[in-house]
Amino acid sequence: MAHAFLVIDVQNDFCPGGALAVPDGHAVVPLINARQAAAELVVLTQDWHPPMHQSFAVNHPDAAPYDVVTMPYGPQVLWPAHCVQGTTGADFHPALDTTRAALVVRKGMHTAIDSYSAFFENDRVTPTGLHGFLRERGVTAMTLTGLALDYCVAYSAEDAARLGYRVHVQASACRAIDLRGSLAEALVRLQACGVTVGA
Ligand code: VGL
Ligand code: ZN
Repeated sequence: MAHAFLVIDVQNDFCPGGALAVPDGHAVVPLINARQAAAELVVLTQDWHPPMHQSFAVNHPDAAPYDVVTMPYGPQVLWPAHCVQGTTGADFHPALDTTRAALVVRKGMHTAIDSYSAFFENDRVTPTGLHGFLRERGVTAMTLTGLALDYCVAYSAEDAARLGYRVHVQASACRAIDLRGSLAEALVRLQACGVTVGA
């Protein structure tokens, strides 16, 4: 019965100065580093998009960043281009301790589909493989931290709860984008699926 510590998308583009900066995003780094020392199993995720990714506004003629379009799998926010594979923006924040990570999950690699969750792409059926890894390692519970609380952290936590894990979100080690009320909505959804949110 193992416990996993998941660190979601603590990458340069989600920190101040980055392409899709989350306010105060860098502030999570020292808390996450401190918490890793006591963690049983550390997993890091990395948003890792090809340049032509369809979640980028620049790849949709006539669209602007933060517009919402309809994709075959449902509504999709169009983002400024971010976390492009192999760029500095996609690197982990330089102060993030990555030495204890057993696994780095890269997601959002399919051009036609975004992936907020560490478990499934945004169609909610295409898996990343993380569930198989955690199951094989005997994980039954997890704590999530990182960026952004209302997108990738929340989607990951919801999927984990649906998959049957006991899930806690350490909100002090998360920061949110908060686009048009997205943070309040995410917190309601988390509560509805039994995820605990707190220190
Ligand atoms: C994220 C928007 C687009 C996140 C990733 O990490 O929360 N948000 N891609
Ligand atoms: Zn992304």
